[in-house]
This record gives sequence, structure tokens and C-alpha cells, in this order.
Amino acid sequence: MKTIILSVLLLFLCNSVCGVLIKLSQSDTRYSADGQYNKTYYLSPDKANFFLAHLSCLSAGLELASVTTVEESASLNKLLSSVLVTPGWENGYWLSGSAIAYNETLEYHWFSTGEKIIYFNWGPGEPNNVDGNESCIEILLTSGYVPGWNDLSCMANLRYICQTRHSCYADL
Ligand SMILES: [Ca+2]
Repeated sequence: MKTIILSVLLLFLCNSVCGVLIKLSQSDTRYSADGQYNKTYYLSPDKANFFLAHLSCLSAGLELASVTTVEESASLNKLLSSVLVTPGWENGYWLSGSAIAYNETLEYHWFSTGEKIIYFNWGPGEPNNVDGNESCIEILLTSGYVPGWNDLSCMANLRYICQTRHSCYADL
């Protein structure tokens, strides 16, 4: 009896703490970006603000997605073409790009890797930083039915894209 109670308790705790890991499903797309590493994307079925999305990916042993080259962008757009079917910011997915650490200069970095963002794929009219409150990057289907980026309030609730980790850490 104690074993059953313990099992139920552990299942409850795991669903509470590791829920995102359980719910994430592996995409069927795997590709090599600029020949240096392979990435596999995981699309969340649930919505979260930017920070929770970042934490959820980390807790699953992954990282919130980054896009650093035009080739990588094209590959991700190809993957998303099957799930991005309706324009509108609420239907987009969080990437790990944000300017919130440099809000006055709007210098964007990938929170997953710490890299300054050099390659951008903004949608038409973006970034527009509405009300000075849009510091995080989502990828969405634009009104031209082409995937593009939009700056959005980091507290907005969106689905998000995790990727296999490729960050390098130097020995300290
Ligand atoms: Ca915007």
C-alpha cells in the first residue's frame, strides 16, 4: 500500500515538475545547420510566457530555439509550414531571442546561447515595439502567409520551440 501511495505521489510530482518534458513531442525534422551540429526541434502543445518557455526547455534538457543563419531559418520555416496555418501573433511560437537585457538600445541576444543576434528574419513592419513593451521574438505566419519574426511582450502566452542543446561550455 505504501508503494502505491509513493508511486502516485511520484507521478504527481513528475507531472507537476516534468510536465513539459512529458508533453513535448519530437518533430519529424532533423537537419544539420551549417555542418557544425544537428538540431532536433520540439514543438510545445501548451502556451507559456517567454521566461517559462525558456525554463521549460531547460528543464527538459533542451533550449529555446535560436536561428542564426538564413539556411537554418529556411529549414525551420519548412518544418513550421505544417503547423503555422493561421496568421496572428497568438498563433506564433517563441524563439529564444530577446532584447529585454538591453531594453534601451534594443540589442537582441539569443537567451539559449548568449549570442548577439546578427541574422534577423523580421516580418513586414517588424520590429515595431508597440508601447515600448515588445522585447521578445516569436515566429509566426505573417499576413503574406510567409513565416517571419515579430517582437512581442515577453509576458504573452505562446507555444514555443525547444531545440537540442548545442551550447559549448568552457572548462572552468
Ligand atoms: Ca511587434
